[in-house]
Amino acid sequence: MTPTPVTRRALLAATLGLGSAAALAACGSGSQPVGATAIASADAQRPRSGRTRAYRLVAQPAQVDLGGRTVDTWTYGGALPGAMLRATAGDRVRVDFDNRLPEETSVHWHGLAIRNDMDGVPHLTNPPVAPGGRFGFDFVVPEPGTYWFHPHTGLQLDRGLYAPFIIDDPHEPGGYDAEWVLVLDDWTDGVGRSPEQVYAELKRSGGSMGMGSTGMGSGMGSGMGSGMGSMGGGASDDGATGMGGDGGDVAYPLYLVNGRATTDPDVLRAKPRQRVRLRIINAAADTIFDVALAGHRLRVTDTDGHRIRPTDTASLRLGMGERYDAVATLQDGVFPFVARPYGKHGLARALVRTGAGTVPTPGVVPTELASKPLTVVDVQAAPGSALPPAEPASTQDLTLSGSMNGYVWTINGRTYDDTQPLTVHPGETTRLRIRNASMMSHPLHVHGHTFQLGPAGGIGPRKDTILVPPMLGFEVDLRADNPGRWMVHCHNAYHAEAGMMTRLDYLT
Ligand SMILES: [Cu+2]
Repeated sequence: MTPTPVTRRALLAATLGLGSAAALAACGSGSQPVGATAIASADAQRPRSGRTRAYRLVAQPAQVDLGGRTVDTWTYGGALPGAMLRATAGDRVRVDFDNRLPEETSVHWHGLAIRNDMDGVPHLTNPPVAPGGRFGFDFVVPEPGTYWFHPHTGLQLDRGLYAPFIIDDPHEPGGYDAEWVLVLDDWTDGVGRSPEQVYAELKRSGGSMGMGSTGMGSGMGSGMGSGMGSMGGGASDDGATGMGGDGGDVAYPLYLVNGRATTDPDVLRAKPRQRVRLRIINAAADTIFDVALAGHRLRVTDTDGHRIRPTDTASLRLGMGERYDAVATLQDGVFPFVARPYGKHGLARALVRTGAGTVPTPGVVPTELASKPLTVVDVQAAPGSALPPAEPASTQDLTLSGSMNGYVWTINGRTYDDTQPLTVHPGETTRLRIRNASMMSHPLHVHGHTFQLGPAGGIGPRKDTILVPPMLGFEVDLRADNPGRWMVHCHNAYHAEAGMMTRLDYLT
């Protein structure tokens, strides 16, 4: 997902600290890109706890056991997922990062609205970290919630380079007895093809590999029609066949929960009747998951670090990069927590054990997954968690599309190296008209911000990553309160690599 600094213009602009396209667009007053002063003064507004948490983070090749199968891959600290980072809202976090990989890398703090010059996007916010190189991250974490981190370089995310980042709420209202983090992933490295081989094959075949579908079907480029603005969407759920679906481009040999395949899953222990908070993170590169805890209903409480009105469901759907938190009151026995890849074959699971009982066979699919999964359109912002009401100062289009000519994915008809960034002025609210003009789902992610589904101040949930079903769209409002130049991109690692990225640039 590295922005490609191929043009001399981009390189020059980066050297000067200017956005390339923004610099070209700077033809009138009020249209200069913001600089380091604006970033620093916005950062000074962040509430601070006075505490500092210091961490060391090492990216390194390692052998990991995926549950009966040992593979060579790249990891944070030799573990899969990497060790969790944790802080409380308002803390200053220092991470001494050490790159022991044979390639350049980067670390992006997914979902955290931190200062722009710590966002970890190479060639945009930070220099890439060379092999053997180091970087000292130093930022204040503003808001509680479930976050994670991963490289923003090429396809490295589709190796083992990911870990949770939990920001605690100093006024935690949860009242739960235990907390489990559940990280979902699709896995090929060291088992099947490497991510780079997968990408080369997608490029060569124009996307027709894996499940036999690129998802770039007949509707492409034909506009949104009545789907635009619909909030009642949700992908049609015919994914059971795995053929011709909109779920993804790549069939993976393994799907994982907490780095383990179904053959030897992670076991989570608690006592019957305890209330457990689940923090679910989809860290996959190309796989949407539907999840459920067998024998239980889930009370969904947060998404992407923001509270929602507690909503009960049997199952829920997470696009890549999305997080949902849910509370379950546990029964007595052994229960699989199952993540089923949408539109693909296979399963991932962990086991919840609160007492005696037989372990269900690895392939068992909980009946909870037969119901329609909860998605973003089924939840509302909790009181107090909406954006401030505001009339948008601008409306900007974000059209997600692809080309069957090769394997090319675009935003507003352009790949990243040719992009025309979205622009905002500090303090204003902008409305993004997101439309998916392709036959595949795309999880759209905005760095450094959350947006609200529907109008600012309304009832829609706040998100930093939204799964946009095929041929549908969402209108979201974004408040420009974190100056800088930010990535906006599809969180399918292969789509991003194939160009499906743009920027949000602040102008003065
Ligand atoms: Cu995509």
